[in-house]
Amino acid sequence: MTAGAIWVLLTIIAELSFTSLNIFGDAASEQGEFIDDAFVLLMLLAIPILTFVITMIGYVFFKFRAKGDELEDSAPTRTHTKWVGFWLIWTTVLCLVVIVHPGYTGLLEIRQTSAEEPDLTVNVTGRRWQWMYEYEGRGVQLLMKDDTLVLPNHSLIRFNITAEDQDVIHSFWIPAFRMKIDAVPGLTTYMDVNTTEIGHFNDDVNFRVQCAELCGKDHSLMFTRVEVVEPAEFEQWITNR
Ligand SMILES: [Cu+2]
Repeated sequence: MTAGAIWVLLTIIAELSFTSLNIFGDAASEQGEFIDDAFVLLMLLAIPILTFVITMIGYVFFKFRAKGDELEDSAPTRTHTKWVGFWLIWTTVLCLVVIVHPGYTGLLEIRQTSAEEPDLTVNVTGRRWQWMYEYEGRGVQLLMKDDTLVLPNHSLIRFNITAEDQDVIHSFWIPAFRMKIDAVPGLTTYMDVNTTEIGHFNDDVNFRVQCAELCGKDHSLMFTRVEVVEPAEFEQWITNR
């Protein structure tokens, strides 16, 4: 009874603390908002489990501690069928629910633009240890490690991603968009992003491309600064390149 009350109290405190935090800032893409929603839902579901485990550890620690000189073991407990059944059923149901939502429904959400014509296509190639970009049909390439990847706001951007032959696997990740996909030699993967916020790496380090697959010595330096600007400014940038 006491343990139950502590569990409920801890859960309420933890859920309220979590919902009042904005750990990663706001996402800068529509897909990022879906992913943040999924993350928040999974956290809200996970918190009661965490507080339950903490409460039970604390409860048995105090309840069953040795008192005085009584040091012998109590009678062994083999199993508790009701508890085992209860635990198996609700954890199985919870797993199945999150596979469907936000798992499968989330995948549909971030893939819903795949049949649309993008406003901009960027072909991305990874190599140890830098990213290279080609703005398809716009005559612009970014081949230097210090180049900034400039993107238009309020646009559907499709990244076609691969890695050079004879290279290793990399992973193309833009934290501000919450999107990431592997860059594999001999294979082209893609990632769609609907940009929703202007931003620059200098103000928010989430505006960067970062390799997210350990690929050797300079893996941590395999990043590109990202800047999202208004479409008119983007067109001007393209013209001036
Ligand atoms: Cu890498």
